Amino acid sequence: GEAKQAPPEDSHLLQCILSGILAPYWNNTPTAEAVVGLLEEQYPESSLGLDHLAFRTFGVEGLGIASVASLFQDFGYQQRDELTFPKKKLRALWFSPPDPQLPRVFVSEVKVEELTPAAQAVIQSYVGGSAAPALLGKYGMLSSLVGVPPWVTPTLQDYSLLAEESEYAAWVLVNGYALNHATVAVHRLEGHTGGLETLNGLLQQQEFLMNQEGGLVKASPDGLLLQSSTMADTISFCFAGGESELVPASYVEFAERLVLPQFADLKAEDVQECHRRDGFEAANADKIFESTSLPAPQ
Ligand code: OOG
Ligand code: NI
Repeated sequence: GEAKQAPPEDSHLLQCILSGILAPYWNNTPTAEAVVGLLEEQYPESSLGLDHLAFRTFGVEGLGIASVASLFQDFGYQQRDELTFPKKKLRALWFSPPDPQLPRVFVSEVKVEELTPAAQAVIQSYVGGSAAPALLGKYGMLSSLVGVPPWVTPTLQDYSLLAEESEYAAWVLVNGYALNHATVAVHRLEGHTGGLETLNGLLQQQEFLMNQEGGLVKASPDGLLLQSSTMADTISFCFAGGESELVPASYVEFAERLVLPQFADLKAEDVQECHRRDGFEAANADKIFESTSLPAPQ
């Protein structure tokens, strides 16, 4: 279809919505707050550039990726590549922003129809209420602004059943449309040298718990997209029956996009986001997903 181009006056509203989605994330994710504090202290001259925002969804008719994407597409975000994760029963799409300074958006969904009938029934019992999923699909994202899940508080039994089969599905059940992670654009940190590796060193020195799945740095085969992430914060979640259990919530990611070979001769001050490696890498993402895996019980 015709590319939607949001008029410039809409960019203010988009900024407000992005801030609104980030507000509960900064408030409820101590690690994210601590990372921002550290970066402000280390790079006082730099503003925080976000590479992307990521959301998770239940891939149910009327919900799923589309229920997150439609809001962003209305503001001029463009659909880009699909990534698939057959083993995890996940797929994802990413969207490029109308302005290169704004974060990309990465949205994934669990292929609910590939889960067991028992897990499907649990998911349906939360998303399949009276007017849902049509209303959830259309307005579910509003819950990410409020910072609460869009369905009734789950039972521990339902959560545990999903967690057995898909850690991802269990995460969505308790976190809903809450921002899964925000990603710091390491290449936009003014005053920082040494790239992602040096930043990781700083984070580890400060004792941030990092995702070590497949190694600390996840690198694309072309070597131009480097990613790392913290392990998710755990929150004490009060289930419908009154029991409280620790569940994974959100985490922070770091991405460094290196300059494409055809722009290697540009002066550092002339390099813009469009000269850098774009997109995502399924093999990297597969490991980043593990940031919400709970550590094995002691
Ligand atoms: C998304 C994991 C993938 C990336 O940047 O490749 C990802 C998730 O944990 O929901 O964030
Ligand atoms: Ni990410």
